[in-house]
Amino acid sequence: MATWSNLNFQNSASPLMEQIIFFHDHTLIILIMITILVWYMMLSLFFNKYINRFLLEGQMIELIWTILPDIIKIFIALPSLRLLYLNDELNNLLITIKSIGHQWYWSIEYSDFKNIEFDSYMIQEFNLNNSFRILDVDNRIIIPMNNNIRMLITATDVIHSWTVPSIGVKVDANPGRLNQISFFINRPGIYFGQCSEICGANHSFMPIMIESISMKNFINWINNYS
Ligand SMILES: *[C@@H]1O[C@H](CO)[C@@H](O)[C@H](O)[C@H]1NC(C)=O
Ligand SMILES: [Cu+2]
Repeated sequence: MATWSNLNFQNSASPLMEQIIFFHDHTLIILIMITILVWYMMLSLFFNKYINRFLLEGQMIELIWTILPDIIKIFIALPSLRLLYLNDELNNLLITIKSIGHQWYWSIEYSDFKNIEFDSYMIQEFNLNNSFRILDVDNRIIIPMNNNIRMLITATDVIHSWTVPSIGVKVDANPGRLNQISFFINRPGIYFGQCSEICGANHSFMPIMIESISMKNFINWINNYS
């Protein structure tokens, strides 16, 4: 979970988020190398005695500083595209859960089973009981860990965005349109997210909360759901 001192990504809870963090680090290394090189060149221009005021062109150096950045960009573009298409993959889906954005809460439907449906409202500050402010909800999304889950995401009024950073998911919830995403949470735990599209006055108060549990407990939960 992110706290006030966390300036980086949250720890990943899914293989895809792991890949996203690897890609972020990879790109950052390249950016740092470019920044250092550019600063080195700028500073050495300032403190250099050998200046030729009549230099108009240098075709070889121009060729190098045109082609070299293009080659560097390929090393960023290829992993980026790979990740983009990996994100859209849907394999071995176990269940489908639908999440509908409303002003200002999410409603959840498990249509694979005996029509499990509920609304997921934030817990108000005065009702908090040792839980997390602006992140806790009354009804969590329960999922079995180590399985591919499909989310279908839409909205009823305005655009919302269904986001859970630790599993690397962010999907717009558009009215009249059904978006899908799949994720795989590889450990038990509770994962938080918040609506990520400004959707009105209480946009900040419609968090998303996923509880990842074992398959045995999940089946128990389904069976005992009333
Ligand atoms: C936003 O939520 C608060 C607290 O639940 C509520 O008092 C307020 O009326 C809501 N605002 C709107 C515009 O509905
Ligand atoms: Cu919102």
